[in-house]
Amino acid sequence: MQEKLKAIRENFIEELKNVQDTNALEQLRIRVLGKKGELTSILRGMGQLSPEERPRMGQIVNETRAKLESAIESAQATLKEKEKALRLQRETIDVTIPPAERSAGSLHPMNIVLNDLIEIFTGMGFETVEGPEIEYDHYNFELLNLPKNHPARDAQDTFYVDENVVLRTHTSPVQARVMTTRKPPIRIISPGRVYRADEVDATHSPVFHQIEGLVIDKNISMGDLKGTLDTFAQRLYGKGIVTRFRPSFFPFTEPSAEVDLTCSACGGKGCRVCKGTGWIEVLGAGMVNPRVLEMCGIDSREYSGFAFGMGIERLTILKYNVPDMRYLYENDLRFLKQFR
Ligand code: 2NL
Repeated sequence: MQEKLKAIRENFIEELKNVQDTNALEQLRIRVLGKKGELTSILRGMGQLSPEERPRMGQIVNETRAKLESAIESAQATLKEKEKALRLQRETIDVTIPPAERSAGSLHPMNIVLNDLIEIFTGMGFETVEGPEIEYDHYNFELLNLPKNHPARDAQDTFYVDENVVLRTHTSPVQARVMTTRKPPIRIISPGRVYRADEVDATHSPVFHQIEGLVIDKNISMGDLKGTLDTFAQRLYGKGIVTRFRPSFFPFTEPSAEVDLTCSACGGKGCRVCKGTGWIEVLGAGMVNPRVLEMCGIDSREYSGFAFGMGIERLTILKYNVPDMRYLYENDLRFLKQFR
C-alpha cells in the first residue's frame, strides 16, 4: 500500500509540472483527490489492513493528502497569476492606433446655395413657405393671369395629371395659395421642385428647382424690389455686385423686368462667362399684376406688391463655375466631394 501511495504521489508531482492552466489543474485534483479519486480509493482499502497497521497508514495517507493539497494550492496561485498576466497583455488597448476612417457626407451644392438663400431672405424678414408639387391648374395658371388657351398651358410644355391637375411649372402657386388665405402684409419666399416638358441638355431638365419671392403691403414700389434684389445679389455673390433691370413681360407682373447681375467671373469687365457683356441674366421680376391681386382676393387699390423668380440650378452653376447642369444631377462623388 505504501508503494501504491508513493507511486500516486510521484506520478502526481510529475503531472503537476506539465499542467499549463487552472482547468487542467482542476482535472488533476479531481482525478487524485476527488471523491472517486486515486487517494480516496486507497483510504477505502484501509479496511483490509490489520488494526495495528491502520492508524499508521491513516496518518501517512492524510499527510500525503495534505501535501498534495498544498501543492495544488500553490500551483493554483501561480497559474492564476500567469493567466491574469496573459489576459492583461492580450487586452492591452493601444491608444496610439489611429481610428478607422469614417466617411462624412456633405451638402449638395444646390442645398448649400438654397441654405444661403433662405438665410439671406430670412434676414430681410421673409418667411419660407412650401406647397404641393402636384397642383390644380387654378393655382398654377388661372390665378396667375394665365387663362385657358394661354400658350404656357400647352401640353407641349406642361405635364398634365388630368384636365385640372398639373405638375407645377413654377412655385408661384404656393404664393397664390398664401395670397388667397392670408391678409397682407405678406413677405414670403417659396423654394422647390418644378416641372416642364423639356429635353435634357446642358441647361435644361424636366425637373428643376426654383425660388420665388413675394412682398405685398401698402406702398410697395419698384424701388423696394430693386433694393431687395441688390441686397440679395451682394450677400450671395459679393459686395461689388449690382443689378441691372431690363424691360420684359410676364402675365403675372406689370411692369416686368429681366434682372442681370454683375458677372462675378470678371467683375463686369467682360469675359467668356458673360459673353463679353459684363452682365449675367439671373432673374425675372416685376410688380404683381393688379389682376392677380384681385383674383386672389387682395384689394389692388389698397395694396401693391413685387415678385421675383429664379432658378436654383443657374444660381449654383454661376456661384461654383459648373460647366454643365447635368453635373448637378448625376451624383458623381468626384463632383460632389469638391463641395466639402
Ligand atoms: C423667372 C421669372 C417670375 C414671378 C416669377 C410671381 C408670383 C406671383 C405673382 C406674381 Cl404669386 N409674380 N412670380 C414674377 C416675375 C417673374 O419668375 O424667370 N423665373 C425663373
